[in-house]
Amino acid sequence: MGMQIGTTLTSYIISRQRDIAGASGEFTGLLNDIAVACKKIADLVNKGDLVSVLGQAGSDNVQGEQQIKLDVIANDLMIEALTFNGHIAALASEEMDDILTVDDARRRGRYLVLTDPLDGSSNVDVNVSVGTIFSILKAPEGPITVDDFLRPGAEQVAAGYCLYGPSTLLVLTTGQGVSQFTLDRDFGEFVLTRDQITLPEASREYAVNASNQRFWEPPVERFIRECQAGQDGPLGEDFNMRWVASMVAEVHRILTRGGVFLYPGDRRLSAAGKNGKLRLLYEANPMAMLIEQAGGLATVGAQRLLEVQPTELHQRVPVILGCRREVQRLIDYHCGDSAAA
Ligand code: P6P
Repeated sequence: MGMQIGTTLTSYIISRQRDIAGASGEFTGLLNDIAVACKKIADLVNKGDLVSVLGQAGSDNVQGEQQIKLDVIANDLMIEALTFNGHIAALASEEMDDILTVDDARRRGRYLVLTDPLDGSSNVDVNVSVGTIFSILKAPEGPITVDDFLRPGAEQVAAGYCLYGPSTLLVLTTGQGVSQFTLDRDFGEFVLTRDQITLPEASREYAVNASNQRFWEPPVERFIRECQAGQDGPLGEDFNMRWVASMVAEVHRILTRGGVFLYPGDRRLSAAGKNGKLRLLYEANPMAMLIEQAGGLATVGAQRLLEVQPTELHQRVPVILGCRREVQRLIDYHCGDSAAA
C-alpha cells in the first residue's frame, strides 16, 4: 500500500481473461458485481448494531433455520448486484426456496450463480468472522430451470468466498490456481495480496465439531481418535484442533496454513434424513474447488466431492477437505482400507 494502486481484482481478471478462450468482458463484469455485493455486505457486517442489522429476522429459511436480519439483507444485496447488469441468467441461494431467473432478455447473461450469502451467520451476533460463498456455472441457452443448477462441482467455472474478518478478503479461483484480494477501504478496491496459494502436503491441525463425536461413523471416529492419541498413537504426531463454526473462516485458515476440515455425516443427521449438514451446491462445491486448486483433496468419504451428481438444489453432503495426507487417510478409512498405515 502506498503511492501505487497495485493489482486490483478487475485488472487481475482481465489479465487472466486473455488466457481463457472465448471469455468476454462478461465474466469480469460478473466478478465485479459479486465484489460490489461483498463490499456492501462487509460494510453492514462491520457496522453491526450501529445499523441494527443483527438479531433474528423472525423468519425461517428453506432449511427451517431461523434467519437473522443480515441473512435476508445479504441475500437481497446479492440479488440487487447480480440481476441488473446482464451477467447472469439465474441465481440460486441458501436463503431462497427456488431459483431466481432473469427473464428480461436485456438483462440476461451467460452465467449461473449459486451462493450462501452469509455463511456462519449465527456468528455475526457474537462478532466472529462470517463470509459469503459463491459458485459460478455456465448457463445453457433457453429458459433456466432448477435442473440447470444440478451439475457436479467439477463443472464450476469459478468459485470463491469473501471473508468478513479482521481484514475483508476475497479468495477466488477460475480454475488456474487460488488468489487472495484484500479490501482497501481507503479507495474501495480489492487488491491482490496473495497469488497461487498452495496447501502443504500434510498438516497436524483438524477442524471438527467434537460435540458430535458420539454420532460419528467409524472412519471419522477412528481418524479423530488417532489424532487425539498424538505422538504415542498410530499417527506418531501431536495434533491441534480448531473449530470456529464458520466454514469460510475454517477453509481460509486451511488455505493459509494447512489442516483438515470435517463436517461428516453422522447417525443423528441420518436419523433426521440429512446426509450431512453442509449444502452441496453453494457451500461444499465451491470450497472443494478452491481446496483442489490449492493442491488439496475434498471428499464426501469414499467419493471425490466435485464428482457428486446433485439431485436437489438444497441437498446436503458430508464434507472432508484439506491437506492431501490427512484427507487421503480418511478416504482410505472410508474405503475400508484399514491397512492404511
Ligand atoms: P455447528 C454455519 O452454520 C455452518 O453452515 C458452517 O459455516 C459451519 O462450518 C457449520 O455450519 C457449523 O456447524 O454444528 O458446529 O454449529
